[in-house]
Amino acid sequence: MYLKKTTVFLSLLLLFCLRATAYAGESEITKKFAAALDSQDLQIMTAVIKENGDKVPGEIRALVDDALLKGTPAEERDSKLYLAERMATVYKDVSGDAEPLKTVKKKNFEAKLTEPARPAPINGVYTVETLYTDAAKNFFKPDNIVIKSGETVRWVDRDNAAHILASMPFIGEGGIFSAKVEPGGNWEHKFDKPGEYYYICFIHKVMYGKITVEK
Ligand SMILES: [Cu+2]
Repeated sequence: MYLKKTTVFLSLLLLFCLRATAYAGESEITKKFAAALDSQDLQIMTAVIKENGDKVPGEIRALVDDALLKGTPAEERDSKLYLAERMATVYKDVSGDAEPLKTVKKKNFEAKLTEPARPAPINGVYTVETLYTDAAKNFFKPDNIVIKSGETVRWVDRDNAAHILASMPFIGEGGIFSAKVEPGGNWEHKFDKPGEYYYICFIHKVMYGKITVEK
């Protein structure tokens, strides 16, 4: 019995130390919020956000930038992004301002993409292929392109699976929603409205792509 209690105590102590390390560089606001999140106490989470009002968006931005610094271990990055998203969600509920939450979601999405490219269109049409490799599984190539309004993107299925292209809800412009694209098939969309278009494959939800449409 004594041994069991000691084990429980040591485990809790270890957990506390790990937690303290994970948020060592964070501000007081973020630490307080993280502690409340750990104990699933929505009341305290809300109180921390209310108390700090205008400071919160800056806190969230700093947390996201920190998470996405090159060299941050994946686990730490994910836990910081999760924390930032929860802070931004409570902030939205408290203030009605959804911008910080959109920023978190956009940056999180963009972290999964390669650098934006400006490929040359052929007759005003850009080609994005769906590919599959054992290492990377299903993905779009290129996954992040900048085009001009009035131009068209053609998605071509170059693997053995069907795909459905769909705009992400909540962030960026909507309007991408394809029929099922079968192997060897394709689907086109003409982008008339400038903006950022974030999309995924509705079937393979880990396929991420972005089209930036300039004027
Ligand atoms: Cu797919």
